[in-house]
Amino acid sequence: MMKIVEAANFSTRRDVETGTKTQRAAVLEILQAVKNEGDAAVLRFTEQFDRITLDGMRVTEEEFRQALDEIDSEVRDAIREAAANIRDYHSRQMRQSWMTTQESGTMLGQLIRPLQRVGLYVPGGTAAYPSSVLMNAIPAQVAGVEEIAVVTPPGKDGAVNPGVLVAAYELGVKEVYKVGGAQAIAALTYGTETIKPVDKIVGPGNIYVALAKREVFGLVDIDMVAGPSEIVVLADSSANPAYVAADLLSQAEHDAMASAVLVTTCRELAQAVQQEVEQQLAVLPRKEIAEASIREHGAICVVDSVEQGLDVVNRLAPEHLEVMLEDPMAHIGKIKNAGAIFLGPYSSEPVGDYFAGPNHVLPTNGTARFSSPLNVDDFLKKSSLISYSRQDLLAHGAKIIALARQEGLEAHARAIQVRLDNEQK
Ligand code: HSO
Ligand code: ZN
Repeated sequence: MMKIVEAANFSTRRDVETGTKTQRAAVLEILQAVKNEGDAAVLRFTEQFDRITLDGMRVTEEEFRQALDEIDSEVRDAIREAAANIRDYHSRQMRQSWMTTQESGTMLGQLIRPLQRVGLYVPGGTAAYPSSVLMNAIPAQVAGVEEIAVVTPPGKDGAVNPGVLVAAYELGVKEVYKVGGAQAIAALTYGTETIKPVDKIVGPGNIYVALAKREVFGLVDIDMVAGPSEIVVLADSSANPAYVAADLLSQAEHDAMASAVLVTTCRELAQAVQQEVEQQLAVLPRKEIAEASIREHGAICVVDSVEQGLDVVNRLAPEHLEVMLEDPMAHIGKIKNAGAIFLGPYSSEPVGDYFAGPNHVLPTNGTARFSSPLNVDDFLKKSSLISYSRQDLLAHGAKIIALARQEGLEAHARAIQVRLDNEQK
């Protein structure tokens, strides 16, 4: 049964996963080896961890064609339509370069430029999600990133999940490598004979991938290191308990560490959801995972008022928040911390996971306090533009000199002074 908890000290916050000493040491060794030996090390680690000897790392045209044959046309059409929705949504995030001209003749501005080359990690096994290919690659494409390289561990048969290949294919992403783990992160960072280095690495992965990404951060940029999935449903007596339970379980099935929480003003709803969760859980294919998540990290928090419920929500800063209140719109203004907010009975979380358009890569573990869903800005960078006028240099040069001398930087001061002397001759 989902446990009932007190609002006051309830928290879902976890320590950041730093791995064991052995895991950290293994990651450092893999990074070094790939840096020094390139492809040879990558292939060796692939043999060791994925138990497969690869002929070539790069996915061939033939392999793409096979994947296209294998996938249901219904699924392929859905991938295509989801991709269009995601592209449409993210297109609205794009920003433009700008410039202002002042009366003095000075021009200031900001240039917006895409990153040139991005690496996308896609986990293997049952966590190989085509939807995540769309969610990571489309904002990069909208930003104007020219090259996207996908890395993903090969299965025991040496093949890549066909759904992942079809999603990449639909986006025109043809550079896919059958490489996973820390060795993939190393290859993307340092480059090898086969894999060119990238400017940024995005996408979820296991503990080795997460540790490797943290380690190479600074040499390349990385996205956030995501924690287990979370959902908080804020509901009153108007909510349908079967919907609430189903949505809680939709997150719980991701991971035994996932957390699914109901915050409600209604004691009857709390009990009805408790029962519904048990019934629906019993017949789920991923029952074991979902059950572990519900037992360990699931909770129902009964609150006295919607206001108190919102306090709990803002404190938890959940990855996903569903608002199943009678008038959800009326409460938006009071929601401060949440990665994605789903309003009303028809905005079930999987609508956002797959199809509506917003990104499903979201801040977890309370980081919605300070960070945002993956978006186009994550693939853009800015350059400042300064075109200073003669008039402004003459008018403000002395101030710049004063600031430079205060910092003891005489060469800075003289770079200005030489111009003042010359112009005022
Ligand atoms: N809910 C996950 C994303 C996902 N769901 C992918 C299904 N596939 C992110 O929290
Ligand atoms: Zn999901």
